[in-house]
Amino acid sequence: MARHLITSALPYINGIKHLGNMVGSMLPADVYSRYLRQRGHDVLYICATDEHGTPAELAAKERGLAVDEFCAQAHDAQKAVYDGFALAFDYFGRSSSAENRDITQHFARKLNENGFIEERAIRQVYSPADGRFLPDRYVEGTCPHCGYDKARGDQCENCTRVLDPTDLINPRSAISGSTDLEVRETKHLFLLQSKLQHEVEQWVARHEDDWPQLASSIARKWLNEGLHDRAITRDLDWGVPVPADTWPELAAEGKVFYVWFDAPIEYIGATKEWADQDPENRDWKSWWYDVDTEVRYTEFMAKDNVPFHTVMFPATELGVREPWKKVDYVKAFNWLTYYGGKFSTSQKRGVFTDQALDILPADYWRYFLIANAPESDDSSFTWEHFTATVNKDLADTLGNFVNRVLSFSRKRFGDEVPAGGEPGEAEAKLGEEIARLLAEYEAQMEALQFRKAAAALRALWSAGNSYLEEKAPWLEIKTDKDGAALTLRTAMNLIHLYAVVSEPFIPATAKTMREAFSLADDTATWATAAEAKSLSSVPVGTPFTVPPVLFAKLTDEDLENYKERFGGDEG
Ligand code: B3M
Ligand code: ZN
Repeated sequence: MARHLITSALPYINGIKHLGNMVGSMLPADVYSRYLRQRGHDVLYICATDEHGTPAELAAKERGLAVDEFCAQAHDAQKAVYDGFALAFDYFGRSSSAENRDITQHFARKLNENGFIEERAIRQVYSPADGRFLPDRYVEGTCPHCGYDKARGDQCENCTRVLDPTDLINPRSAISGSTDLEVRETKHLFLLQSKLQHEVEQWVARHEDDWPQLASSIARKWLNEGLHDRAITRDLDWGVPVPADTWPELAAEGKVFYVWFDAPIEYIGATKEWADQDPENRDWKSWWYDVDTEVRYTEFMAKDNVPFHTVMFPATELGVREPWKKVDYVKAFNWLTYYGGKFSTSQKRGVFTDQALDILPADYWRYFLIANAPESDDSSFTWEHFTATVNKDLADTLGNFVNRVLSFSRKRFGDEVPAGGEPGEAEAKLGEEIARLLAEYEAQMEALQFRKAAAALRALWSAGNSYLEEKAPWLEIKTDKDGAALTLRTAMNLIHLYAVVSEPFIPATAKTMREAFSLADDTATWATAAEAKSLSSVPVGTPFTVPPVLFAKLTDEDLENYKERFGGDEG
């Protein structure tokens, strides 16, 4: 048994996330956490909403709400969707918490003491009409690279180039629309990442061989381009304030830390939020401070977040000169596309997580998304693929097996697991196969290869179908009643095994399958190879019920409806 700290990239507060966000961070983190818990490990899965920065202020303004009020509501709205997806966080916090403020300020003070923060005067866009500086997205204008006329001060959505607000042509205020803008000098804190380059390089070199290639190649690329000193403060009302004890002047001007400075620290902050709910029994520092190899820390994120997690946040942690836990394994994902195009929150293209749950229960999505996770490459969501996968894997291979076995057995032998004869050659062969596939499934989960793990799980389900087709109890019963009973009893044991090992993927269905059997003491959290081979954990005489259809088959009409509602390939 080991201790596993798991985090997934913090979903930004400004809106409900789409399926692409889900599959690239929270969902695989949940599947992995559930798996490890089931295998008896001590797991802490932490996530939170990322609440600071200009997009939060702008989204609040759009809705006519104070930003703290907006964030509180938006946090609850996101949390409700994640509950709907059955994401079993140990804690889902908020980066605007007092805990995160304290730890962020502590990090900044330490970085300063260690000579990694410097105050510098820079030139920034100021709007007299708004009476404030306009950082990042507060300025809009024409992109100097591609001419797109709605480029934001931090980035052009059209050509994806990173911008500085002063780069924009014909700039205007995103708040008032005012074009009467000037450039004024103001002071900000800079994190001297250039001084940490060498240390970060050494740290990455020690870890990158263990990381998936996607993560290590991005880290390398950033290191090769060289770490630049970065402004880590902003002129905003909303954020972690610069501590007045260390920078009285900047604090008096109301400067706050840049969102990407405090967001990763919230992994620690949220762990403290978790502990503060039950201080007697929870020790946040035992997960983060001076734990080196005692805790294994795995992070989940999409590829655009990789530089922040493999280079920038480690630089911050190193510069603090205290033994904060650093990431051991970075699980990075490519993009899930919508018919080959971008899912886009701002352009409302694709399927959002709340809409997905309106259509079908979480398990349909969980299975489909993980089975098609964009691991080695981008992968494309299409309704055709989704409905075909649901019908084949979930409805036919798993759902139909469960229903067929249980209803046929009840019809012929009543509502207890029938006795029948002794297991023979077919059962021995099946047991071998199941044990082999279970080992494969475990190995892929341990390696965080989610698509391959899903394939192994699917193969476990298929093995049951092959066995059932081969034994054909509906024919067998005509000539060999004991033989048919043995077949059904064996298949029922498979159902129970499926319930146990499918739980990380499809927790609600797994529960239904498990509860079909009234076992006196069903504490199984996993199956050993020997148990998989013998398929006898559900004893003869165990009462069972036939659950309702586990997965509805999706029709051509459903498919047409989805495409009409969400847009199909023309997207
Ligand atoms: N909130 C993800 C994003 O909005 C960002 C992740 C923070 S992880 C510390 O792209
Ligand atoms: Zn552009």
